Amino acid sequence: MIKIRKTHVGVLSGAALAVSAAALLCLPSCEQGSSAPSAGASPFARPFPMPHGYWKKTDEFYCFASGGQQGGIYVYGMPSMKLLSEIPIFNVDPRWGWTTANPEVREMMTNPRTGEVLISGDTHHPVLSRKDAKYDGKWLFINDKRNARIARMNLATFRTEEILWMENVPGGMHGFSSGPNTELLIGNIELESYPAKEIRDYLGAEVDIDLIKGPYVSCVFGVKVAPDGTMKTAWQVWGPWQYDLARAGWGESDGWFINTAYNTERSVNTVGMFKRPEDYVFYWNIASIEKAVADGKFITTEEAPDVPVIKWSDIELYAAPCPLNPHGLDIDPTGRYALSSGKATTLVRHYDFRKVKTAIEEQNFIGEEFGVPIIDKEAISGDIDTGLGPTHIEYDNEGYCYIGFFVDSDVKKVALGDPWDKKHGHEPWSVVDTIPAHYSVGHLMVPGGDSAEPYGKYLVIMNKLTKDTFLHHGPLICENHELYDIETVPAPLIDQMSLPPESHYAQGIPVSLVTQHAKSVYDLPSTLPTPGVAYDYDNKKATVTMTCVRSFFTPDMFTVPQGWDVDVQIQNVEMSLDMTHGWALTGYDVMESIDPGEHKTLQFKATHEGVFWYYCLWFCSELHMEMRGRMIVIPEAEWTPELEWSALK
Ligand code: RUQ
Ligand code: CUA
Ligand code: CA
Repeated sequence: MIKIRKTHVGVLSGAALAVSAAALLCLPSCEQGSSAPSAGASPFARPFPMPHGYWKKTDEFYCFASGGQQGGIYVYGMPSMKLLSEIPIFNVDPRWGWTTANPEVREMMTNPRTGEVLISGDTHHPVLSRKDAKYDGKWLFINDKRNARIARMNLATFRTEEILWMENVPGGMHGFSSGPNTELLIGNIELESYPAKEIRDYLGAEVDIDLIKGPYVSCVFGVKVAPDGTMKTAWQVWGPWQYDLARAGWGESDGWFINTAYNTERSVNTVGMFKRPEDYVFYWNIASIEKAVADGKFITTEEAPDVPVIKWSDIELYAAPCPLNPHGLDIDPTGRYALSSGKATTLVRHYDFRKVKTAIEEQNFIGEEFGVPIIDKEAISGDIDTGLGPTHIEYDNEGYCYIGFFVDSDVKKVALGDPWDKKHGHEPWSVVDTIPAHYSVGHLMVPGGDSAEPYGKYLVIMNKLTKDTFLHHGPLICENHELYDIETVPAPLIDQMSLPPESHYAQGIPVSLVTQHAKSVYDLPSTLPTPGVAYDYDNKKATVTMTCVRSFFTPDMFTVPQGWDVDVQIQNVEMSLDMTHGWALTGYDVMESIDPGEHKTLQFKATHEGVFWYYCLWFCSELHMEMRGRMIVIPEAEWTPELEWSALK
């Protein structure tokens, strides 16, 4: 029998929340003690000492959570909720070997429009690569909202290989998703822009752009992904609106792209964005976009001569009414249902793609705006009215969806419609569990929950506020990811995890799908570099070829004339797991890690004279402290070739 848990509703009063938090923390849901023989009643009981490989064996999923303003990704294991890695992507982080002294990183972080190197970003939506709408464990893509960039991380190394800077827009990329086979990534720009003149002229007077007063315009984009992962913008469709969240369809909605728009008012201020009682969900036919490109119905800009810019009115595009200022837009495992929520309401609307197709065929429209037909909502959708401030939606493999509520601070588990009702046996679109959260739910995640094959079992609630959950640590406090067991009703809370600010979406993938490709050491080159220093007097550049191994840098000394460029080519020749070395240079802003087997280039200018030690950062052996060397910078006027490294060594 399903028991519906009574939940706290509505008001976010601190006292009420504290009471419910305390009640939850006392739930007898953690059974870690059960396998420890004489653990007694200790709340800390665990099978200590942990058997070798304990966490490795107990974790079933990797969770890749966006780092938000951290600029990269957090990786943790589930259900242990143990943080494994912070992967720097759009940010610099010497702990994880990602600094702009490395020219490969610097190049990815260089704005192709201005030449400026940016070292921060705002990551929102991780997108695992997929085949037939199921995760394949090859890559993880993620968008930077602020600067409208997409990064591709290789899951073999957990490192970024490529960053694409979206053309023609200054920033504001929000919705971002993958087609069923990751040959095409699709997303949209949330923050409207005042684009280049070519685009303004092409869109025409009808969209009424004004530099100072607005309104502005925005676009959806497609990015082709080559078999080796390389990304290239394939098209942009520009039109009068902005768009928030987005999904490329699969299964029944294959070939379509669906997104939400909360500012259909085309306003430039908060109140103005709230004027209409309903906004839109848009349905984009991808084939019609590709046809427009094939038919040459596009322009290009001086900035991006390879990127077709298409007009919204030259493709097949439909709108459907959506409750006031929609946010989340998520598709069920069959691809048939798309659910969207009106943030500022109590309503979640479920759209049936079969009915959408019929409505389009029968031209069941209630009007148009900017020439875009508006589908009659009565024919295609229904509403779930279950709580205040719905945000995002995620799915399991049993025919349920999980809807997060920011204001109610909970998640409703809702039974889906046909054909899922034959599986779960509930009234379609009824609430079967209410799961309390601490506090104010943004995204939520079921492993595989945005694919054709959810793995189910766990739900991670990604709370936007933490309030009094953890120890006080100053006015800026950490975030809270809560792990629930969704095979049980009511769903018990298993764990709460603190995480630095601020994760948005996350994806969970079975461990084996990642470990099948994962590298533990890099492949060494067939011939190892010969350590030494080359002096290029024409270009004033010293190239240092260096190896590192416990507990030596070779060479452990080099000289360089002051003011020269220094290029350190460093090869870690270790082949053992966990034998990362560091290269930190005193007096200079250079600090890097070099993983086992890895080769790195570090570049800087020898600006000041003197003796500067470089030392290893990882306590790698008993002679770790001794693992160091000297860079001696000599004023150019005093320099003679006798001071070259080869003469002194
Ligand atoms: S959306 S705020 Cu994923 Cu809720 Cu970015
Ligand atoms: Cu290498 Cu310490
Ligand atoms: Ca609105």
